[in-house]
Amino acid sequence: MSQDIFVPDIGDFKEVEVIDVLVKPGDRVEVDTALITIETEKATMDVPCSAAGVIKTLSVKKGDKVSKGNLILQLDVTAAATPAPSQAPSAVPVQKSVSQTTAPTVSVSTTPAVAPVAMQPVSVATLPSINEAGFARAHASPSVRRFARELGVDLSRVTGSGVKGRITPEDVKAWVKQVLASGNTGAALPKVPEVDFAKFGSVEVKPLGRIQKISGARLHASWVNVPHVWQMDEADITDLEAMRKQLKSEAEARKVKLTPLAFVMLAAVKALKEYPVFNASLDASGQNLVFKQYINIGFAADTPNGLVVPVIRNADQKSIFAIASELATLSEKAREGKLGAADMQGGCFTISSLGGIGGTSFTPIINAPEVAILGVSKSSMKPVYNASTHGFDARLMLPFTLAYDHRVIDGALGARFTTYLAKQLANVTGLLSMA
Ligand code: CAO
Repeated sequence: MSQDIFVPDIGDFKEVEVIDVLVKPGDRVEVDTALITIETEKATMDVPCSAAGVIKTLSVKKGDKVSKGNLILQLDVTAAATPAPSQAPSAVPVQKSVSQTTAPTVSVSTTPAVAPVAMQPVSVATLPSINEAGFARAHASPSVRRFARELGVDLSRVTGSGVKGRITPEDVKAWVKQVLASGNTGAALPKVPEVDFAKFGSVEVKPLGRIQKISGARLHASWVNVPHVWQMDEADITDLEAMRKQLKSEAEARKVKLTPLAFVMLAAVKALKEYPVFNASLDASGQNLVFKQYINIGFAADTPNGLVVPVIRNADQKSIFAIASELATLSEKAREGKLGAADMQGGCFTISSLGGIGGTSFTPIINAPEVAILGVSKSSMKPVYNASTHGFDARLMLPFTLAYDHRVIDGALGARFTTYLAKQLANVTGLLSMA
């Protein structure tokens, strides 16, 4: 027995384009199986089947224009077929934005467990990012792909329940519900508005470089995942500077340039030994601290290609000259784009020095999963009150900022660390005696 399946009531729309045909002759379909996707100027809709059976003939193809009542296909309805529902199903719009204020049609279920979720603003950024290669390989129709893109769903993660594992709109919705219900989505992030800059004048678009893309993603991850606190302080490096000048000829003989950064690195080593929690990381569960028994210090290096962080390994076992020499070698390699992966791995704590450039302070972003970073700014002569003479002395002061992960380090400890660090920098003889 045959049954004709027609285009149902699609509202006021007439001559609507078929943008996808989801079935073919010979396919077994059930009630509600999506047959074709049509597109109006307002929405894309999947037209479901009103009966079950095996498709005998198809009367539409991609690109056709259809209206209510047009024949879609002829179905061989078996005696055992599911009876047609009392009401013909209407087309299911699938392309509405989830941020629309009207109840979004992505909330397919009316069960209480899901309904509240459907009303929340669902940000694309809250779902796992799309694996483009996997997405391209996924077995899904163009309309389902478009639907998945709208929601930010990575189709490679969705299991298809359709013919030959084809992913249906229902599968996409079910996956979104499952992810939202699991609570692994993080907070929804508001989106930055998109601006068509070309409307206001001529523009030139240049893609971000490879390093910028990698470091940008890591910085963003740290920014959104790690609760940062920034503790500012300054160190009196008048004596340190005098010592640096004193050591200049020895440094030249060793063919190294001794900048303040090498001294800061030594002071950081001392502070990390004194406060080992700054040399720790949270494990993946976030429930345990991993204390490292080694001290590898990374330093931010500005290169023509972007920001990189080479690592000086076992800095606690190196002299000031060895550190200065490694700083120079790694900086040069970084600028020439010759750093290997190993040069940038294993860091425990990072120092970002803008002292050679300028500025009075800045707030660096932690190089997670490290728990702290030190930002060093340019030293300058300042009047410092002397309690013994009740006067002011001209001292060379080095401003610095410690950013730390507040999940691991409390404010008091942060201030103790910076105070200790400043003390080490002020006592250059003690600092050098350890190296
Ligand atoms: N105060 C005053 N002068 C300083 C200083 C400080 N804190 N730090 C360095 N200087 C001086 C140096 O002594 C040197 O002067 P001379 O040439 O007269 O001796 C000059 O500034 C340049 O130093 P440098 O930058 O070449 O060397 P460095 O060891 O201080 O730094 C490196 C090396 C690789 C860290 C640096 O070149 C660099 O790339 N900095 C940028 C890091 C960055 O981009 N951070 C931001 C990341 S976002 O958090």
